[in-house]
Amino acid sequence: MLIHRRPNGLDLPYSSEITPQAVYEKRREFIKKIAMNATVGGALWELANREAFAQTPAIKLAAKRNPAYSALEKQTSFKDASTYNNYYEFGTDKSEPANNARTLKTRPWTVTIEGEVKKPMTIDIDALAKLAPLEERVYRLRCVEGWSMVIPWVGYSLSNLIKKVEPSGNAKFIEFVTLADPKQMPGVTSRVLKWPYVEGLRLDEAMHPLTLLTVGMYGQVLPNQNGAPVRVVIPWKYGFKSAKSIVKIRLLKDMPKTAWNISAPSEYGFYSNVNPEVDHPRWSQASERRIGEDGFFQKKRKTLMFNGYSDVASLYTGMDLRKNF
Ligand SMILES: Nc1nc2c(c(=O)[nH]1)N[C@H]1C(S)=C(S)[C@@H](COP(=O)(O)O)O[C@H]1N2
Ligand SMILES: [Mo]
Repeated sequence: MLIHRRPNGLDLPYSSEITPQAVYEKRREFIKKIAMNATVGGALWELANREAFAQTPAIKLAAKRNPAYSALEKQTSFKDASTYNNYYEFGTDKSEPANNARTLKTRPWTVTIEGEVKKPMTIDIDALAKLAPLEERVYRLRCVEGWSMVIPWVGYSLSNLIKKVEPSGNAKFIEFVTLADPKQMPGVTSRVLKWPYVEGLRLDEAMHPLTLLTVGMYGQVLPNQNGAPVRVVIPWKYGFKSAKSIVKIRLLKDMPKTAWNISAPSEYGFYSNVNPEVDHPRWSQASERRIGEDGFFQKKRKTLMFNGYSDVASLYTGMDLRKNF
């Protein structure tokens, strides 16, 4: 089912119906700037200046739907997906990132890819976004806490980037290092996690076509609270594996130490594949609440093995997924 769309094709953020005067002024100033910088051109220059938008509609990002990798379920509303977030750098309440992440500066932004590679590089976000054709992929996202959403992401398979840097024979794992800037992120002064937030995958998991290097959602650039300007989305794993606002990607010989695993190793394993048969020590993982379906009499949904992405099973043949949780 299609979510409700405005005539201009944008799903407007929740607060944009009424334009406060200050935002209106800023927008006018911004539009003037665009006019003066017409030579710089196009959506990418707009991206660079999106602070100026504050609460105004985000920038459109064209991408062709990849039906082979898209769930046909009802999508979560943009409002829910952009206001109910886990992004601890901006606070631990679900509603905090939407407000606090406004100050995240997503331009200029570079991503460094290094480690066990023949061709390490540091690449500007706008070049990174153009490294391969952008696709829209509607993925289920299952948080380890027991809720889920269905989100149309925009990006391309991470494998495109990994191939570019030519992994050496020693590369067995990949590590995603995310931004940890106390000047922009009020949460990193807290000790809930060890910063920066780091996640990782085995290299074959990272090379799986489902693993998405993500720059947008709902046909627009990622809202800051969803991990702008670039994150990964690994739909068969619990949501915390899908690291936001990545600044560094390292290819490694050994399994990296990851933020949630460091904080509670008995609760959050390195693999963290969605698995209804392996409970979290403090709660069942057999079912989930779909955000947006929260009526009092609403039944919970059954959680599916690998979140329903059964293709990935072959990555784990011969492995005990209870031990390697
Ligand atoms: N840097 C960073 N990435 C993060 C997190 C975080 O706190 N910091 N939270 C994770 C968790 S627990 C989930 S469920 C997803 C949520 O993504 P969403 O807010 O876009 O739905 O982001 C993951 N990526
Ligand atoms: Mo999560």
